[in-house]
Amino acid sequence: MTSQTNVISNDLIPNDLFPVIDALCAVSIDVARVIAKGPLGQSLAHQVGENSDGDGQKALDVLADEMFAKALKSTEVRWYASEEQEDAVLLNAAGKYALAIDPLDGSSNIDVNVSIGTIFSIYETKDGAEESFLRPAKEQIAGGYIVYGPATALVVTFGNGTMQFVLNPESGKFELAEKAMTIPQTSKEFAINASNYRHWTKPVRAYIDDCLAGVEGPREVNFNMRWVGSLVAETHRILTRGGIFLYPSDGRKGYEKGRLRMVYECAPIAFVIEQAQGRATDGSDPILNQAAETLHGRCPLVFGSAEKVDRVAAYHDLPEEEVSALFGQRGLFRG
Ligand code: AFP
Repeated sequence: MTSQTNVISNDLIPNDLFPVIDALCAVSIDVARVIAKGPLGQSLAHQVGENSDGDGQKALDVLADEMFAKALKSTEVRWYASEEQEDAVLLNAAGKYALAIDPLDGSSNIDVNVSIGTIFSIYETKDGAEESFLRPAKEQIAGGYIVYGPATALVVTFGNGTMQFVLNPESGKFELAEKAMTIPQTSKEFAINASNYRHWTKPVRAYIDDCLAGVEGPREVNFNMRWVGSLVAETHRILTRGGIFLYPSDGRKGYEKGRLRMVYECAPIAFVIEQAQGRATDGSDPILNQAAETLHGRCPLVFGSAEKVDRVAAYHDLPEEEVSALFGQRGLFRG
């Protein structure tokens, strides 16, 4: 499959980065086309192996990884770090950028026709691969995702606001839909995998208990819950209509730092969210101030409307007797 280039207008993309963003968009059009065939096309959801984290790899995970790596070879990307590969790969020794990518996020949703995505993060490169990626997330020069949903859309930031471009099926190009996305502050939705309730820490349980208590609880508001199981889809919903997402650390083996990877997921999503006037933390501290310790290292992630994310941090600061109390006795957040 040869991707057509010049599929996004260069007006709002920094000149130097344009070929990289254009290549990502071009491949995403091909990926979207493959996904759109669903069960009529090749079988994409069958497991073909395991990545270095022990996560099952689906055929589409591997295919998307190969497609992005191939297209980015002819750009200024020096280091290509993919969630699907153990080590970063040298693409263009003379290139100026280091690009991290989760080629296909939400792969458990491939065969059920639910939105999935690609997440990417770009840094100015350093000599070595590790030093290029294991650095504070605030050093990203671009971060974003492509969502393959009812519409295919690119959401991207270069540190100057968060923009949305939507693939127009008629023109075959990504067209600007929103120049400055802003997360609404008033949503009453939260997103968390509630089946893990028994494994959570006390502050997370207390926060969710208080949401579930609705108008009778200290928040005095009825909340609604959503959980898609695709980080990109949750991010897109929250950017569009507000709310909060939590993938906290929990007591299961291997979940001491949550599930999501700092380099491929937390850092770029945090960049996009903060540039849309939201907040992204590990529960307490900003993600953008943190650096991954290893290429595939995980980090708890809480993001969304700023006031809600700050509230989660406040629960982590509560004294033990408050956080353990039944919601009826937890007076701090009433009102
Ligand atoms: P997959 O790509 O393996 O489906 O994982 C998706 C994901 O990394 C992220 O997109 C979701 O937010 C999260 O995992 C869902 O995790 P649960 O399995 O706990 O629902």
